[in-house]
Amino acid sequence: MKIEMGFGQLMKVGRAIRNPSRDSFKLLENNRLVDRLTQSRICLTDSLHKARFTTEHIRKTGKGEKKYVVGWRWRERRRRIVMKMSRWLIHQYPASMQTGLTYLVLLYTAAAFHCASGQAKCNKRSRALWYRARSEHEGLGLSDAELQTISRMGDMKHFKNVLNPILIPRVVGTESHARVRKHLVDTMDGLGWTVEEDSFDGDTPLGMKRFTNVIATLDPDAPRHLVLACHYDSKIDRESVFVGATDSAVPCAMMMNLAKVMQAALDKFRQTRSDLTLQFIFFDGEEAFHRWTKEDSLYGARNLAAKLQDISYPANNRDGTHSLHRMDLFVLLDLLGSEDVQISNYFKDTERWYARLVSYEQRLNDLQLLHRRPFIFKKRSMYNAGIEDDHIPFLERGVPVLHLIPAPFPSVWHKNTDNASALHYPTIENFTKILQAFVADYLHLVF
Ligand code: 1BN
Ligand code: ZN
Repeated sequence: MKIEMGFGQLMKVGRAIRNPSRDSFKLLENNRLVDRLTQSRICLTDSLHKARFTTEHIRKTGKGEKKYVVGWRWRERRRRIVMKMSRWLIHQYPASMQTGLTYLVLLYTAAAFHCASGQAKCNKRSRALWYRARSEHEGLGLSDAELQTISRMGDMKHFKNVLNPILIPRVVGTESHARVRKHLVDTMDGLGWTVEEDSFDGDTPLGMKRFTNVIATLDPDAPRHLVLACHYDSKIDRESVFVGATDSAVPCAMMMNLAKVMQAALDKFRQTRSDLTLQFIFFDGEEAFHRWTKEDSLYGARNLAAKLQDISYPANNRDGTHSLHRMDLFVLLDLLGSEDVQISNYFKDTERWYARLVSYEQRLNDLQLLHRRPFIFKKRSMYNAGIEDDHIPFLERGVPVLHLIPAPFPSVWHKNTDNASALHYPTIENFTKILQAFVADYLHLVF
C-alpha cells in the first residue's frame, strides 16, 4: 500500500518483521513479502507513538511480530525515483524526436527534483546515481536459518555433472575447447540467463587466433553487475594432456553450480527488477601460448576490459560513465579445487567484502554446516602479492576486485598432475557454500 503524505512523502505501510539476529527487516504488505530492508535504507517508526502518520493503517500487533510504519529515507527514496526514471529512459531509448522531448522534460524534472532537495549539489557526479550506488551498497546479513537453507541447497552431484565435461584439455582453437564453450553456453542458457559469445581475433606467438569470452547475465536490463569470473581455456603443453582441473575447470563448475542451486532465489530476485544483477564471465585465452608476458596472456580479459571502457553507459550520457562502471564488484575465481587452499585479502578497497567471506566461513563452521577443514579465507592481507590474472585489465581501469586465488598456489599448478586426482571435494563443497552465502548476501536474495 502506498500513501501520499505531508510534503509528498511516499510512505509504505505494512508489516515489518525484524530479524533478531541482524539489523534488517522483512517488509510485508497483505502478508506478501515486498522487500527486505536494511537499517541504512529506511527510517523506521516503532509503531503508534509516531501517530501523526496514518494510525488508521496500523493494526494491532500480531504474535511475535511488530507493526511498523516504514518510510524510505529521503536519500534512498530520491535514489529510487531517479533510478527508476533513468532505467526507464535507458530501455526506451532510442525513440522518436517527440518522445525524446518528453524524456528531456522528464530528465530536467528529475534533475530539478534532485537539486531541490538541497542535500546534494547538482554537479556532474551526482547525476550518475546508479553508478554511485555501488559504493553505498551493503550486504544484507544472512540469518542462521538462511545459512542453513543455503547449506541444504548444495548439490555436489550437479557440481560433478557440470565439471566432468570441462575436465579435458581445452587449448584455444581446438575442438575440445569449442565443446567446453558450448557446454558453458548451453548450461547457462538452460538456466534462463542471457548468454553472449564475445569473439575477437588476437595476435599470439602462434599466429592469429580466434578467442571467445562467454558472458552470462541474469537480468541484462539491470545497470549494475555483481560479476563472478574465471577462465575456461587450458594451458598448452607439448603432450596435450594438461587438464587444468584447478586451473580453471573447478571455478567454472562452481559458478554454474551456484546458478543451478540458487536458481529459485535468483529467479525471484530477477522478478523484482532490481538495479543490480548477477553476471558470469568465462574468459578465454588467459594462459600464455609461449611464455607469460603482457602481450602473451590474458587475451580475453584485456580485450573485454578495453571494449567495455569504450561503450558509454547509458548510451550517449554526459557523465562519462561507461560499461565498466556497471561492475559493482569483480570477483575472480582461480586455482581452486585442491586441498591446499589458503586465500588472503589482496586489495584494500574491497576489504569490507573480503571480510564477509571470512565471516560467512566462520558462521557456517560454527553452525557445523562445513566439513571439518582448515579455514580457506585467512584473516590476513597480502597487498603486494602482484598476482597476474584476468582481473588485471579491470583493476587497472578502476574496477573493484576480489581475487579468490590461493597463495601459495596449489602444488599441482601448471603440472600435468592438475587433473581430477588433484581435487578435494570436502574443500570444494565448503568453498561453494561460502561463495553462495556471499552472493545471497550481496544481492539481498530472499529464500
Ligand atoms: C593463473 C593460473 N595464472 C595462470 N594460470 C596466472 C599466472 C601466471 C600467475 C604466471 C603467476 C604467474
Ligand atoms: Zn594456468
